[in-house]
Amino acid sequence: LHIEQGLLRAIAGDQLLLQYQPVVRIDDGQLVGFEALIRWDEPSHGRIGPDRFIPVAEECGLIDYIGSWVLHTACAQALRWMRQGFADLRLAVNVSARQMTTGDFHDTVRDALAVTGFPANQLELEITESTLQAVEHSRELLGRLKALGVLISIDDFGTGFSSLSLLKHLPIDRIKIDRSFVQDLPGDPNDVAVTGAIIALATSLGLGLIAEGVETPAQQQFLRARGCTEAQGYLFSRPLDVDDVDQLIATPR
Ligand code: G
Ligand code: G
Ligand code: G
Ligand code: MN
Ligand code: NA
Repeated sequence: LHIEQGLLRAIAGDQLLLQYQPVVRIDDGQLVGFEALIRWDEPSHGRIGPDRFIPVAEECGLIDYIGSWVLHTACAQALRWMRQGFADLRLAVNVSARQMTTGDFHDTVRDALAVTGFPANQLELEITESTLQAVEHSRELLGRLKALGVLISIDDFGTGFSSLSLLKHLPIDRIKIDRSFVQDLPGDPNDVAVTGAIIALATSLGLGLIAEGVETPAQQQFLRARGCTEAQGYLFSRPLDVDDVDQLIATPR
């Protein structure tokens, strides 16, 4: 499969879709919102994951179109769930490096909010540490995004370099603890130390926390005991199709 040509057909042929992974309160599994995750259903090759095509989309410049499509689609969908009764949901959308450097990402976000009517303070932009480090004008851009009212979270926290200086210099609201630190909890003493330190740091800086990749009750217990407040992972739910989310929020708590 030639990914770049395939992506053009994907865009023209409605082959891109979003799944939504529940984010829950770690205490009791109460749903607090969703992370939108893009997928590509290619007619002859089946489902292709973002790890394979997002880097290509970044290289060939299609990321601006795709990123804008993701924001508009996710905001419009989440607004439907708000109207179905989940009024205070939070929607997280992933942002990659090229989106922050080419075009005007600020205007893309502003337009998606304006066109859909989705409330800015319920939108969380997930940006990785490496993106924040690579983008020259990160600080200025994040400042302009914050002025729209959106939340900024650092995705894959702990996997990049100089994470601590990012926290000091950038207007960050939340940290997502990378699942590589979660997977061997609570047995691995290094991961116990690292996650404990991240949680203590975020808490003392007043930042929100989400643990990613939580797959076992033991991981949940450990993270909760250390003070982590939210989680995401297969223990609670895999990424879901729209219909499954419709059913989830229609089920009385
Ligand atoms: O309790 P029950 O197993 O029915 O709920 C399944 C999941 O769906 C839980 O995470 C629950 O918190 C969530 N849920 C169901 N309906 C709603 C809703 O209207 N709002 C919120 N916030 N969560 C809901
Ligand atoms: O859902 P999955 O584990 O396949 O995601 C793999 C990677 O793709 C993750 O790093 C995730 O952040 C990224 N990703 C998923 N959806 C999007 C998207 O809409 N835009 C961007 N830029 N990255 C995404
Ligand atoms: O880089 P980012 O955090 O955006 O990546 C999110 C990816 O993690 C999604 O592709 C999702 O499919 C995957 N994911 C979500 N929960 C789990 C989990 O519990 N275990 C593993 N291995 N992957 C997960
Ligand atoms: Mn993410
Ligand atoms: Na991550």
